[in-house]
Amino acid sequence: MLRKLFILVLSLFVLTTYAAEANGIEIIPRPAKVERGEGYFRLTPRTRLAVKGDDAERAVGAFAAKVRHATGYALSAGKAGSANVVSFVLDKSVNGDEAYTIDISHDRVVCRASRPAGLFYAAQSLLQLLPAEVEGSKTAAADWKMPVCRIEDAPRFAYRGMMLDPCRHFLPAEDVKRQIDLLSSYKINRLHWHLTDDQGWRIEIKKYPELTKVGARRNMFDGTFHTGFYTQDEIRDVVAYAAERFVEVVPELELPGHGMAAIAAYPHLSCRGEQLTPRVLWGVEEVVMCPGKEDMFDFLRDVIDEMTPLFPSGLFHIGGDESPRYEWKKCPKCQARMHELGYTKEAQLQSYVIGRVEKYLRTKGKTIVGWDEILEGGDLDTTAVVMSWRGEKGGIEAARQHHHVLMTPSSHGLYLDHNQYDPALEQISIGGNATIDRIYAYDPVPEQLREAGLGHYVLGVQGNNWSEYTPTAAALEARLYPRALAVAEIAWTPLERKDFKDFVRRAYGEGARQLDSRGVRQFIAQPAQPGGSTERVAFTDEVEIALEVPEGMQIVYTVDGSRPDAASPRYESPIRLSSTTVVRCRGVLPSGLMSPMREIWAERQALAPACRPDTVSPGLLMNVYPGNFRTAAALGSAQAAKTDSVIKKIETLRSMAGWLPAVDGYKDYAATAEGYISIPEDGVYEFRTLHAQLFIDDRRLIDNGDIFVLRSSPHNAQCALRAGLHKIRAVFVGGIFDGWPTYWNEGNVDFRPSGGKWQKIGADMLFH
Ligand code: TNX
Repeated sequence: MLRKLFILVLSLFVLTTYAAEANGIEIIPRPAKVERGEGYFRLTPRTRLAVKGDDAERAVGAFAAKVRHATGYALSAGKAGSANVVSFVLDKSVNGDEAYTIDISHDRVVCRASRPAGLFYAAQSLLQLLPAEVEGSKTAAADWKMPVCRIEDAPRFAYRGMMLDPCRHFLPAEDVKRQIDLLSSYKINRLHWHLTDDQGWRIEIKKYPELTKVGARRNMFDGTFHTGFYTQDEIRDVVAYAAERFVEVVPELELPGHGMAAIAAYPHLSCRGEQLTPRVLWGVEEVVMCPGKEDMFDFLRDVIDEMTPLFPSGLFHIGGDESPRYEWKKCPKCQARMHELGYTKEAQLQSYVIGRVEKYLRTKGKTIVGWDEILEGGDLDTTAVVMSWRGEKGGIEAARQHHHVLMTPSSHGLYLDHNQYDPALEQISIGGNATIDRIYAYDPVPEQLREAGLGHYVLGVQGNNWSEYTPTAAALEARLYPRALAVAEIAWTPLERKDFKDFVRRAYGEGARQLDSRGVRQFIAQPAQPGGSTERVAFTDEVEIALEVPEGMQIVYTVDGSRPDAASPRYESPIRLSSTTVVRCRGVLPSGLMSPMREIWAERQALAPACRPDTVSPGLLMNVYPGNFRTAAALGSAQAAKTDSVIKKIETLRSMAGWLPAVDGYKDYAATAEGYISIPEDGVYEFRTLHAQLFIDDRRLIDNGDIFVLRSSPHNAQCALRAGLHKIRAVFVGGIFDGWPTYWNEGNVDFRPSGGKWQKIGADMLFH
């Protein structure tokens, strides 16, 4: 009886002092185990710091510097475990290389780990428990408290990665370091550094100076060249900087495909040895390295000889993806090699290259990592690590063959070059869907592997930041944050502790505030319209404008022309309008941070009357203007070379010239199409296009002139039209815009009746 009473009292005590995890603990990634006590530990000018154990200093030095700077307190040395001391103790009894514990009571803080990495992670968690001002650049007068709690934490995966691609757009070493610093705060511990590709070679190789002289220089076709590379000294500096933050840098040398920049510098590396330039377009290049030539292998060996001493990591990424085999089919040297080896398929040459490089890297103590194509052709050494990017298939197959696997499937949101929310309302992306909830929902251990007892082959997970559409460090940051936090959490947090609602609370609360303190330009979604955003809304009597934002956010708006702020009305239900109005709105995070303002122009219109030309014939009239105009405005009074040819479809505008991709000296042109569009019935119609301009009834409805790379447009627009013929005019401007040729656009104009489905303007609707 007494015993029972004792247990009851004890458990009541435990329940009240350690209430379930609650407010005040907003750590990202969510720790494995958290118990919240009551009250807080407060840092004061008398608080001391104790760091015990060899190498512990290195793990928490940056923490101490940040706290000293933000609080202005001296944090002089104290005795580990004593009152009013924040202690970091290396303690072999904590299990796991990266594990740590934190005990915060009213009068002291004790962090323990068996290794420096664990102390580093304890320090990151402490920083996130302090007010966000701790991350600021100024000394602040915040209430420097941390909630009383006990945390026991360890990662789910050993490999928690992020890939950066400085090839398509160069990212200076300083910016790489900034990202390493930020990512390491969320316990990301691998930087996969994609250093070579078709569009740029970014690492100095002393034996081959042309690699960076020729191979790091891409023609932008606007009179400039995109350049940049890292010297070996810079690489060493970045690798050391990363190591201080317990981030291991895994370099990637792409082969045998994605090697055009190297081939431009040393043409003999390809089958035909033709003198080419680094690739000026995105996409997959057909010219690849030639496995029929011994000197190609000599080249790879020399490059590896210079690269391996720079990167202490045991992993070395050799690419292996997207290597077309057309050239190998036609190449006598490749065919001779196949004959000599008894191969019947070119795919075997792919594994031959991977195999030779793998063996050489093994002599340097390196294990290879490759994109999942390295499984093709068979014969892959079982030590090779497979990075599954084309969905999960490659990873599943690899684990079945007993390869270690890194999951980074583009199909499940791990491609951070994909869209974050509404493509019309964010920086241009490559397409695809990588919303934060989608990333968060991803479990890196596929069910098939778990069921087959092969889950342990999955070493971890990685987010990939391909940079075709990420031209600057600022653009990269807006792609990475907050989504990198979701990647960090699926990589670190035990599956059973994942909880999206709670993640959003943390990421959009303290998480957002901390990023903001560090000057991070994080993406905050602007309100979108369900079913696709429309910039110019038209209506005849009344209209309702519905808005939405991602889960966990709110909307503020105004209809009086003022700029929305925290005090503006919150959006609750569709905004009803009966006169011409500009709706201005912003997305709001619980932290109070807001998205940039968005404007929706809602115009009350009378149905525009139809035209009544005497006679019409099918098709539109096209004029073609040779030249590199870059904008519709520049077309001005240019002379058309080809006038009034009849085209059936608007798409024809962008497929006129004998235009050759990927070669200097091609010919650009612009073109216009005009005539009439036949509107089926009275109503409000919306139009969308990636052409430079669209006019309806001589009114400029869409002008994409403010968008440099025309891959998506925020300018969808409506107008009210009577049934019958209306004038239409579309302006196409051809050119390569930072790797994207507008000739690759579908070239159509789509329309939909208000609230209806998008359709192409068909040939049966066009006349002149
Ligand atoms: C495919 S992922 C690629 C990259 C591109 C990326 C764009 C992979 C191994 N290859 O070369 O940059 O798509 O999303």
